[in-house]
Parts: sequence; C-alpha cells; structure tokens
Amino acid sequence: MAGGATSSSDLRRTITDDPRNAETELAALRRDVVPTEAFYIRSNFSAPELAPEEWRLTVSAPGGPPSSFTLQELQSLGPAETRLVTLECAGNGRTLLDPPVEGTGWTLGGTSTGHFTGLPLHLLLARVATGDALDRTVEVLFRAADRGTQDGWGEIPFERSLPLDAAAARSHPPLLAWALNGEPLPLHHGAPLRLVVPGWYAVASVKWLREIHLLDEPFQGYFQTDRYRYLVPGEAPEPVRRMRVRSLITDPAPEPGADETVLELPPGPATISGVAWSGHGEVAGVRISTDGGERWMEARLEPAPTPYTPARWSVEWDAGPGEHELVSRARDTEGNEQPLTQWWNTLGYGNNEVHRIRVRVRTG
Ligand SMILES: Nc1nc2c(c(=O)[nH]1)N[C@H]1C(S)=C(S)[C@@H](COP(=O)(O)O)O[C@H]1N2
Ligand SMILES: [Mo]
Repeated sequence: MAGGATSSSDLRRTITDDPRNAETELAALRRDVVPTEAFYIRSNFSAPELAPEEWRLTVSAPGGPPSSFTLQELQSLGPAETRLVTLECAGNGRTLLDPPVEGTGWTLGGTSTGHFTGLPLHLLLARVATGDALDRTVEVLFRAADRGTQDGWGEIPFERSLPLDAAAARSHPPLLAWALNGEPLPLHHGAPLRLVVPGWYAVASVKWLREIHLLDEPFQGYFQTDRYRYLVPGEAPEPVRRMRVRSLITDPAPEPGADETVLELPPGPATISGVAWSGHGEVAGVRISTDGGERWMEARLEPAPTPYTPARWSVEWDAGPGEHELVSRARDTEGNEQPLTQWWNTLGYGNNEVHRIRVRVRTG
C-alpha cells in the first residue's frame, strides 16, 4: 500500500455492487463513531430511490383506517433523539464457518456504530393506536420500498416485524431515523427514513420504510420465517434477535485494503486493543490470550458510551520474536461468553466465536 493518510472511503470494502454490500475495515472500528463513508452496507435488493417530497409513511392499527405522514409531520410528533447505535449484520463472521455456508460473504466488518437521529417509535405508536388497538396488537410490521423475487415467494418487499414490547420500548427505544452522523440518511442506508433498533441484529433495522402495520397476529413473511433463523440440524429453529456478545482486535489490524493473514510486529512492548459489545447487556470483561488460548489475561476495559455499543479494551504485551496467535474473548453482564469454537448453523448467523489473529514478531 502507498503511504500517507488513509481516507474514509478506503475504510470500506465492496462485497457485491448490486445489491450493494460492503464491509467496514477493522481499522475503522477503532473510532467510537464510524464515518458515514465507511459504514458497512447490507442490502437484500437494489436500493430504491425515493423522492422525499412524494414520500409518505402509511401507518395502520387494528380496527382503524390507515393514516399517512410526510417526513415533516413525523418530525413534529415529538422531540427527536440522537443516539449512538451499533448495527451488526447477523451474518457477520459467516466466512469463518467450516463447513462453509451460503450467504453474503462477511468476514468481520459487518458492523458499524453511528449517531442516528429520529423519532422514538413509541411516540408514533401512541399517536396511531387509539381505543383498544394496542391491546389487540402483538407485533409491529415494517414494510420497505425495496423489492425482489425469492424462490417460492414471488415478488416481495423487504419487510420484518418486531414483537410489541420491543417496538414500544421506552428505554433505548427503536428510532424512526432520518439522519446518520448529523446528515440526512444516505441512499444506501435507507433514505429518507429507516428504523434503528438498539441491541438487535441489524436485520430488524428496516431501511427505506414505507409502511408500518400494527398486527393482531404474528407476521409470517419470508424474511421472518424463512431467513434470519438459527437453523441447527435436529434443533427447533430460533429467530435471530439480539446481538450476541462479540469482541474484535482492532490493533493490530490489517492495513485498510490489505489482505495479509499474518500481521508483522516489531519486538518489545506493545499494546493490543480492540472493542467489545453485546445486545444482551453490558460487556462485563474481555480476556486476551497471546498463545492461541492456553493462557489468558484480563484486559483493561473502558465502559461503552451507551448500552449495546462497543466498549474499548486494551492489554500490554511484551512481544517476543516468533509467531503468535492473539485471541480476544468477551463476556457480558447476562453471563454470555464468546465461544472458543464456532457455533455452526445452516444459514450462518450469529457466529460470535472468539477473534483470533496471527502475528509474526520480527527478531530485533
Ligand atoms: N429495506 C431494507 N432494510 C434492511 C435491509 C434490506 O435489505 N432492505 N437489510 C437489513 C440488514 S440484513 C442489515 S444488516 C441492515 C444493514 O444496514 P446498513 O446497510 O445501513 O448498514 O439493514 C437491514 N435493513
Ligand atoms: Mo444483516
């Protein structure tokens, strides 16, 4: 790689052009906020270009007529909130699985953290659910403008539901977001309006929102019942919900754009550092090994700025010449710990195995 400063646009690598899928370089995850140009992108279909002036959000509740809102009308329903939110694709880490599984080829960059601004969803629900509508509601469905065909399902939009308690949460509420890092949402992140659900794998954070329906029975669509399920042969399928605890070593990390599998380090004192987060509470601790998992030391931990976003950790290491395997292993306050070996499932979701990297320390 040529020397000099790395621009933010170099901090994301393309997986597929259309639909657009791109992952963030590990080096970009050293920052609390990932620059928008480096924020990972995951889209199942081509991005729909929606004219903001013509765009409306249609909302319906059981027993009532649908209503519709312009972006301005939504913005006037209550005070906007700006929150730091971590999105992580449920397929992050999929390419590490052995035997390999089908699906978008994420290494470990299917995650980013940014400031989202929007209306807490419960304010909209309170506005549209009158009478006994909320008592009759079990799930809230979010239907987007992007569409495509799926075998056996014909042409379908991207659409997902949330259980009512998650949709109506007042603590770390889902946001109907129109801005990312202080700017209007870019096309590929769901302009003009998307859902952002703190703590949940990002499949819940529906982009290019067009309709919201309060449902009196569970939603059975393709992206709910056929995909985004943990399928383990011989076990009952479980839906993909909250982010499983994960840590990443971000220093040392490959140079952006480089593909080295063994990182070169000079001998002597070094700081190993990284991030860790969980959708199930706070990070309780991170243990680091420099010998492939034989011995472990507890990392110094800085608390996350806000729940479900990355906490930073670091350890000092006196790097001796030779090859070493560095491993990071986080645990959360609900007692979950990253598995030492991968948790294989047919669709390759939620692989939160420990992060292992190989380093070669030069002699003198
Ligand atoms: N409308 C729509 N919303 C969507 C998707 C999509 O394909 N279409 N992909 C989901 C998935 S699987 C992920 S991981 C996140 C990615 O959000 P980002 O592209 O802003 O990073 O969007 C979610 N929302
Ligand atoms: Mo995803």
